[in-house]
Amino acid sequence: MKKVVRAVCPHDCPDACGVLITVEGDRATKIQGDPAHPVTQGFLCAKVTKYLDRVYSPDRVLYPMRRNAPKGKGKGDASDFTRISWDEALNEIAARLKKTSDEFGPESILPYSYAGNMGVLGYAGMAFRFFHRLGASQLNRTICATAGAAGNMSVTGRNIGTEPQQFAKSKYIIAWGANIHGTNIHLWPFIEQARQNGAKLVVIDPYVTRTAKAADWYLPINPGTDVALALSLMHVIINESLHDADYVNKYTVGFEQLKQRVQEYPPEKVAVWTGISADDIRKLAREYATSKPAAIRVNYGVQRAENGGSAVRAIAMLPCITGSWKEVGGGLMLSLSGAFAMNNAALERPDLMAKSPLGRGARMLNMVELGSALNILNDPPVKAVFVFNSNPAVVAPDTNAVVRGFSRPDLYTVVHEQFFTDTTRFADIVLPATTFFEHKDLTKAYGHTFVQVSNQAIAPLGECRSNHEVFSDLAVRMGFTEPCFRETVDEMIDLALKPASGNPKLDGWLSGITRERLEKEGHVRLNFGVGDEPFLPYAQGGFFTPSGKAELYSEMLASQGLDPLASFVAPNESRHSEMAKTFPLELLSRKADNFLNSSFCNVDSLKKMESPDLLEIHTHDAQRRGIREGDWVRVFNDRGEVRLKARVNGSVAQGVVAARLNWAALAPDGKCINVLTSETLTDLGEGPAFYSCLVEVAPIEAAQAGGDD
Ligand SMILES: Nc1nc2c(c(=O)[nH]1)N[C@H]1C(S)=C(S)[C@@H](COP(=O)(O)OP(=O)(O)OC[C@H]3O[C@@H](n4cnc5c(=O)[nH]c(N)nc54)[C@H](O)[C@@H]3O)O[C@H]1N2
Ligand SMILES: Nc1nc2c(c(=O)[nH]1)N[C@H]1C(S)=C(S)[C@@H](COP(=O)(O)OP(=O)(O)OC[C@H]3O[C@@H](n4cnc5c(=O)[nH]c(N)nc54)[C@H](O)[C@@H]3O)O[C@H]1N2
Ligand SMILES: [Mo]
Repeated sequence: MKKVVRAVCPHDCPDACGVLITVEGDRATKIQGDPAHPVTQGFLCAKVTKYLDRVYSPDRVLYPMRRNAPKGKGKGDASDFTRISWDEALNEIAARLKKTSDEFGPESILPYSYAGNMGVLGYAGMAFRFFHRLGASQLNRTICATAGAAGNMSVTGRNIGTEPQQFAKSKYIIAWGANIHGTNIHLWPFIEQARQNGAKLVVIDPYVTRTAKAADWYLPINPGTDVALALSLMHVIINESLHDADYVNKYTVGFEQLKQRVQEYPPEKVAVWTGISADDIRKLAREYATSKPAAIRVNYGVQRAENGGSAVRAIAMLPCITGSWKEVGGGLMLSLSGAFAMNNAALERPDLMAKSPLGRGARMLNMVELGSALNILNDPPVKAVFVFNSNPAVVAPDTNAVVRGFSRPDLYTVVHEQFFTDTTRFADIVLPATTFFEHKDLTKAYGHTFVQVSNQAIAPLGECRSNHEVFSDLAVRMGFTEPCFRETVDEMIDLALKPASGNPKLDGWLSGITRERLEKEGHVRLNFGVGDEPFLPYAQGGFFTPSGKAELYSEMLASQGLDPLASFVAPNESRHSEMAKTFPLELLSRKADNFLNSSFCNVDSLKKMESPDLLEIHTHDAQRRGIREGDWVRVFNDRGEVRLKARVNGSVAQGVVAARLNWAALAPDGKCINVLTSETLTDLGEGPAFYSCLVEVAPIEAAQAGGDD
């Protein structure tokens, strides 16, 4: 029998695509985009088009497994493990967690998870309840977006903004650190529509992305200098009176202080830092302020620098001074996740911590600092790690430290995964995880405003279990008797949709959206009270800040001893810093267009579309080092070294080199690019500074290339 099941891609991407899965008998035979979805419009990215290859990959983890190879030393596949039953696995894990908690306190246990699964239940739900009840260390989930969120929210109060559909109405679009073609492809058709109506697309990025190649105007910028550029644009806009004085008066605070501050950022001075000429800065400022409507798509690239919080803060001020929030096709989009005010407290139950042996809130560890947490932390030391929804042996910075930590013989590691990854190499127990074909969930999005239900299409492969089931099962083994651990998926979806933020506006956006309705309609746009009309969140102020206005001057930041405006502080790892004398090149260890962080790296059909072992370098920098096209090179700093293949005249300007995230196990030298990055935290939001990273590059003999362990 043939049926078509409606589901939602739960991977960590703004687009949260509606998909249709064809199932024949018990097997999924086809995946396609849901043509009825108003934003994702029936097409899929290259990765998810190939999703059947991923679901039915022979490399899936299908059964609970116990390691038999030496930690970190095996082949990295199923042969390092012995199959065990779920009962054995769960009993062992429960016994070990209890023992560890008794001996060292529950804070010696660390959950490590991120957004491998962005489903509302898959991301948090039962797992968070479990670790709260256990009293385990809390994980500060900063690895992606917290710097930008802090910057954006310091101005506007919340991560909401321009809906993707409205970009079609723009006349001027700035893609600022936003690789739309690579990482947010479903925004592109709206931009194309705008361009057909005469809009101009400007791209600001140190890397010549596919989006940059397609742009009307591409501005390469030196990494980590966006805050200076944004302040300089405001210098021009304000001094030439191109701002919207009426909007500024009514809906912002701190304009006078900002006006004074931006005097320190004349285009001539900022040109030296950014590498963008003073004339171009003036032209961009004038065009942006006078083309109506003008929209900014700022993405997370700008906030992966040491000063990334301030960069997003300064950029977020732009539509507030030009008043472009008033217009359909104006405003700014960083993330729209703040529009979904689901009932997180009911889902995650932080109150359960009071019932843990600690009887209080547990300590918080920053996921960016995993290496330090595993190697240095005491009081108590981390003695057990439970990894799910993440592949920290690739994605966390300073991988050498992370791997050293995971290699500790006294550390007990459980990994719940779909595949044998770089992280499962260190697992004592591996548990098999379902893919979104095999479980049900509720989804929100960070690049559109539709709530969706993702239905289960096929039975779990092998003995795979969802995150929800695993933590529910484990709670029973731990003797947690609270009824919340036995709630079903549907019960939890219902809970999530009962908003309780206390803010009538936010709660109202969810009103009328129920599971039954989602099951019937598939996707429902948040209830902004404007029907199908565009939603203009700040057309008449209504910012979510303490003052209710856009805060160009932030009392909150001032009270934390931080700059209440925004100022440019060059990253410690950048071309002008002391460290650049030894390691002069700025490395962008970017995401691959055909992988998703470290997911999909192992799918053969996608591997063929990528070049994960490239080091892109400017001709001039290559020549100075005697590097030719195709040479294997050493890329190194005082944290680590990787070997990559040079692409001379790559997509970067002088002084910048670029490489891609990939599994260490798939790299010729067995190293991933994050051996070079540091645990340094950003100025706001305690995020990672992946893109503030200095390296040197040197040629190696062909005979040596490809890695000798
Ligand atoms: N295909 C694909 N899609 C993805 C992902 C993926 O790995 N692959 N990852 C997903 C995830 S987790 C996220 S968070 C989103 C993020 O999506 P993006 O924000 O697009 O993420 P990045 O690729 O980190 O950064 C975007 C761009 O910023 C540029 N950039 C780097 N440093 C600077 C700088 O200092 N200034 C400026 N102006 N630009 C800079 C980079 O070269 C890059 O082209 O995408 C999601 N979608
Ligand atoms: N150098 C550098 N490093 C980076 C970045 C960068 O741009 N450059 N980007 C950073 C960013 S933005 C992010 S968001 C992080 C991403 O870091 P992670 O969230 O760790 O992302 P992935 O590498 O995609 O790993 C997710 C893992 O979860 C597994 N998984 C998927 N679904 C499920 C499920 O339902 N249950 C369980 N148990 N497992 C599941 C997948 O198989 C996959 O191995 O990486 C960061 N690291
Ligand atoms: Mo991310």
